[in-house]
Amino acid sequence: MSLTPEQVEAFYEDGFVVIRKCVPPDEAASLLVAANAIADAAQRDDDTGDALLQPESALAGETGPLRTRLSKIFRIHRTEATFRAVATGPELVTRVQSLMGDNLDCFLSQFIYKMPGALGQPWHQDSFYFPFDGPHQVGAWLAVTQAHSDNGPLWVLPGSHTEPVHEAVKDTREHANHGYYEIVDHDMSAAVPVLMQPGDMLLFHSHLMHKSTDNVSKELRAAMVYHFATSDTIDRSEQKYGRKPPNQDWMPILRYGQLTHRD
Ligand SMILES: O=C(O)CCC(=O)C(=O)O
Repeated sequence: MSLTPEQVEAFYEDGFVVIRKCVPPDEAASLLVAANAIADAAQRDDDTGDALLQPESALAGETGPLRTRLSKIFRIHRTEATFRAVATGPELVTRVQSLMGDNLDCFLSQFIYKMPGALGQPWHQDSFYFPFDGPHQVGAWLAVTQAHSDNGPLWVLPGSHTEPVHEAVKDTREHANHGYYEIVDHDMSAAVPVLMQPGDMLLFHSHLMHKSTDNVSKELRAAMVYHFATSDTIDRSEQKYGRKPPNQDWMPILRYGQLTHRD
């Protein structure tokens, strides 16, 4: 299940590669059930382990079940078996190893609910958020539902992974998620949408410029995102921020050891 040489080449040429049907669609869909179970547990004040739930600010006035008002659940792979199984499963790990070598850590995971009415995340490079020493990281964005033109798919700028990390400005839109920053000094006119079916996976370089659009449909768009680094990566959060960053609760580094899956 390694990437083919053509897929590796595409990744280094474009900064991303899409693996169709990487995970069986049923397994991808089961992640929504598992995420909803965490949301329901949190609503009952039950123990939800390491999971960190972020409400959707565009729905702040709503009163429905928590599972209908969430934006993200972070740190979901460390203790939740369903999410850990995907993070450590050969479909994903052997492919990421094709790009980064055998010794990997999954340092961040987030289940993303994009509810109807939720805003997209503006243009950014993930490395902007990762103050690490070492080579680039790889993100794995797994479609849990369809991502189509109306429900807030990702857009990517092919080739932009060769750019350094750009400065970004705070996203000041009303109801923008806390922590969103936007690149405003680059031409994005060659961007392309990444339309996905459940189980499709986007692997992308942490310098790739990408965004997602607003969900203007009436359906949920959900995705599960894992971020991988080589195991010798050093977290410089303390040096960069001079203190623990405000989002240190869920940001790096959340290592749990080496993954050693092979074909
Ligand atoms: O799924 C989304 O709406 C945005 C995700 C994203 O840009 C990211 O994980 O870096």
